[in-house]
Amino acid sequence: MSDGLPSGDLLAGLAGPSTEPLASGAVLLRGFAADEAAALLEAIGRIAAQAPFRHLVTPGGFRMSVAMTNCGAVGWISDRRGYRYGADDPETGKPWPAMPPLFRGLAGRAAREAGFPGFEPEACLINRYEPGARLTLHQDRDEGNLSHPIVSVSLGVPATFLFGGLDRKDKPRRFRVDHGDVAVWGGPSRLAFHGVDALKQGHHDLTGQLRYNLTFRKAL
Ligand code: MD6
Ligand code: FE
Repeated sequence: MSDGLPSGDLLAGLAGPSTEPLASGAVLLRGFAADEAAALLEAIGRIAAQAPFRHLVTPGGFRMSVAMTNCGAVGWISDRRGYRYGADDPETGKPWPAMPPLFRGLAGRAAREAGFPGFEPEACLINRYEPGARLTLHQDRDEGNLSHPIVSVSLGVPATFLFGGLDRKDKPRRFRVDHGDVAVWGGPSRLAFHGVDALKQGHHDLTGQLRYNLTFRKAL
């Protein structure tokens, strides 16, 4: 630290976690995963050794700029046939790696903190962003049960999260999401359009120029 000022991470650590409303049913839990973040990243490394990150193709034939893998009983996949959840990794033909208890516990605690007790996700989609990677506005609607929330954990380089309304044309609001932040949304926001701006060049000591995101879903 050349300027002698505490880093953003340290300030967040001093302030402790805080809750920021995004919309009805959606909150950002600032720093909620900060203490576990290094262990989460180590677990991501073990998962990716079994189920490597890959760039999926959309049903329309576009290669996604975000690289993805999964853990849990089922994983989210996209190909020319559509979007869906499946028990096996199509790349390896093997089941997705099990969801680590650390992941399950964090997701349940974050959901409870946001007002959604009893969240027991079967699926964790793991997204990896390199500089320039982005996620266009979309809804998460491939899950069998929309009465449960989604829990989303940001790790590494900060990104701009876009949060719109229930109509694709609603202008999205922009939120910075930092290492250790957890977004939870459900209820009236469950089908809100959302996305991630192209990742800017940056550096995080634990991830280099990359951002990772975990999204936990009750898929079945
Ligand atoms: C990301 N997140 O932050 C992408 N979806 O990398 C999502 O698409 C997302 O963060 C549903 C709920 C929370 C999310
Ligand atoms: Fe999403």
